[in-house]
Amino acid sequence: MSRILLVSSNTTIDPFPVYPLGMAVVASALASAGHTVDQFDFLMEGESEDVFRNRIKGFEPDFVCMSLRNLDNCDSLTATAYPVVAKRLVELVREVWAVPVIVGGPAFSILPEELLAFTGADYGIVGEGERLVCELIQELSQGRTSPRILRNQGLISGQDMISPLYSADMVSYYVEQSGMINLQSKRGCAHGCIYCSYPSLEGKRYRLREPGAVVDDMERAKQEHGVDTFFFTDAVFNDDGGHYLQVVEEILRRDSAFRWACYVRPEGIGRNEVSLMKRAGMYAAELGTDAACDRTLRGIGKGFKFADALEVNRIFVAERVPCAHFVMFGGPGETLETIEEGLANLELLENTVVFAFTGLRILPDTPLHTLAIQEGVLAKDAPLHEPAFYHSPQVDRAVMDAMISNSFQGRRDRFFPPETSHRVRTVMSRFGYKGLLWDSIIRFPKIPVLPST
Ligand code: B12
Ligand code: SF4
Repeated sequence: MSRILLVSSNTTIDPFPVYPLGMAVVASALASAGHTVDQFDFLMEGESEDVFRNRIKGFEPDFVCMSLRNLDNCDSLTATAYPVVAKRLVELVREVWAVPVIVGGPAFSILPEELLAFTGADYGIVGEGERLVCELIQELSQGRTSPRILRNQGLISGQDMISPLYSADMVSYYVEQSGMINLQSKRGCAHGCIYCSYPSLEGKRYRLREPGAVVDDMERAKQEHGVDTFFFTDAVFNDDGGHYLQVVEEILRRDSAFRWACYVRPEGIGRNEVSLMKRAGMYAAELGTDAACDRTLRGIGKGFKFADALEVNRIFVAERVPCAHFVMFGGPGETLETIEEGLANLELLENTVVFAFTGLRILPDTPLHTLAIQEGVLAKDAPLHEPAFYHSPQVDRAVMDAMISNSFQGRRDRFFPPETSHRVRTVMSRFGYKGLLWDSIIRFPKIPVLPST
């Protein structure tokens, strides 16, 4: 059996520091296979290179497994590239310890060849890592060779998804920094929004964890680490098949007092569902509204209409659960006319927060990538590890930015450009607020607004 040092290279603190769940799941798989594991979080260790060197020397690993979460911040106005941190960490391993470095994680899985070359790691695993990392380490430990990049042949079933191995120190750090840790109740997304990498990262079909196993994880985290606040990292929490309601009912059945937030697709969810979720502890939801009018929603393949988002917003307000909408301007089909229509639509969204972005991050193997090449927005062989964005050729970017800024001016519940939300967060953090933070901005009307249906 081997000694394995797992490393989280994610140092992003915007919108808040996020518990490295992928690393915790991979650590759990390796520990279950009998290996001795240690988890190192570069962010939590103050990004100290010395601490990292000493940890490697102290632990004497046979393998280093490094997680790469983010490529960039997806903001076309302040784009920052993150894999440079992982590259530096690989260099530091090389300086002090001669062992294979294996990389994985969402950022790596989106651009495996580029990031393996860029970071200088030895091996990389595309997609979910639990099974392949154990197989790779077994092969290498027995002196056998392996391809440098490994891909899953099939995805693991919901029942085989294991619980994360939360580290006590890291839970304390993330609860202190952001008031929550995270958990997954299923993988996959059955929708096909043209810019989105989630279906290729997690699969196009939902793979559902047993609701009891999900709530067991929450209870264990509470008992072992005293944490009661979670973010469900599922691409879409409210799946059409209603698995999410089983999870919610299981939480209610156990009468456990948890607080949790999740991503909601603003369609197919009614007041009864939101009410049930609230009773089970949902304290906020992030809505993947994504575009602001029907033409641009169609342009990115959302499959719902703005009226659906409006209705779901009314339901959340009626239930007095804070929700926030994230919308992108400048996507396929955007014109000055659709921007005007979209901004007018956003004004209809009351008692909520809206975060606007301009430009859509182009990720490989997405229909948006193909479209961008067809429309001449991106060169065919343009590298994608540096932030690349789709901007509708029918819109002048400066005009679009000015229109959004003017429309949001003077409102504390509308954020554009995205860095304004960062500034507000920084100030709020100084005053001791932590967590999603946008949820504390929302004020509900005294008399609840009833949804129209
Ligand atoms: C939930 C989520 C969020 C939530 C997180 C809330 C929370 N408290 O956890 C919020 C909304 C806060 C968020 C914010 C951001 N996010 Co986000 N987020 C996600 C999402 C949907 C799930 C991530 C997750 O936890 N998955 C569950 C874990 C178990 O899976 P995993 O990490 O992928 O790990 C598996 C594999 O990758 C692999 N693996 C992981 N590590 C390792 C290591 C090794 C060695 C190996 C072998 C394998 C391996 O095995 C694991 C188990 O199978 C993903 C999209 C997706 N579907 O993956 C985007 C995603 C990770 N986010 C992304 C981005 C960009 C961001 C932001 C920068 C956006 C922004 N500007 O605000 C911020 C950064 C936040 C931060 N501090 O890092 C991108 C990253 C890639 C990219 N394009 O750069 C993704 C992929 C979405 C996308 N656009 O494509 N995010
Ligand atoms: S944007 Fe949301 S709903 Fe659309 S494919 Fe991605 S995860 Fe699924």
